[in-house]
Amino acid sequence: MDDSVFCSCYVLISCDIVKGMSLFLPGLDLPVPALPAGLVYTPEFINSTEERCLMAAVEREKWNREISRPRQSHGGRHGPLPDWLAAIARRLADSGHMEEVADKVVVNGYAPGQGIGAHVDDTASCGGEIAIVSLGSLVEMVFAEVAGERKAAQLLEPRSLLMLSGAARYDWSHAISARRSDPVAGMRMARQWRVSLTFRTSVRRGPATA
Ligand SMILES: O=C(O)CCC(=O)C(=O)O
Repeated sequence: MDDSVFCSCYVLISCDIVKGMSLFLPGLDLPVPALPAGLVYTPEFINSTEERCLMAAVEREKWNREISRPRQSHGGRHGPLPDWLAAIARRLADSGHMEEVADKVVVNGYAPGQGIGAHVDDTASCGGEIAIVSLGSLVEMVFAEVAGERKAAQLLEPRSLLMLSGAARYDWSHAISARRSDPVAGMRMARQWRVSLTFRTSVRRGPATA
């Protein structure tokens, strides 16, 4: 199937109705790739004032520019989360999106053309729930089954929240292609500067039991 047709179809489908099934669009009969179970997408998790404040707070912190895209690490072994991230971590738990309050956050910055390779988040150090809050540019995230052939994609809009748990967290990789535009409703949307805040919980290791 031509990529642009494929994309123009699935972006119109709310993930609320895509719950691990293959769907067919009325009148088009084109299969819509099912999103992994455990993926929950929430548009407008924060408002635009909060987005601006978070962007400003991010820019006041120091970027690590030693890897292919700028990155910041907060919380975990770096100490407590700064207030501006702790407030969002608390909201994720209070709103029922996360069972525990996240204690560490990675901030990724993406200029147009930058992405992140396919990966499953580290299972030894991170808990079962991953929360990604998007600021700035819209971007497409792609998912691939680790032990299978299935692929899926989800547009991440500014101010949205993406939750990954269960199969979406452990059995599928996620990635953002390093390119300058994304398919949106049959067109290409040019990327701008994007920042993501990825909230995770540390895996606590108790004393070994006999
Ligand atoms: O930028 C994103 O939306 C994804 C970030 C991510 O996958 C990561 O930090 O491991």
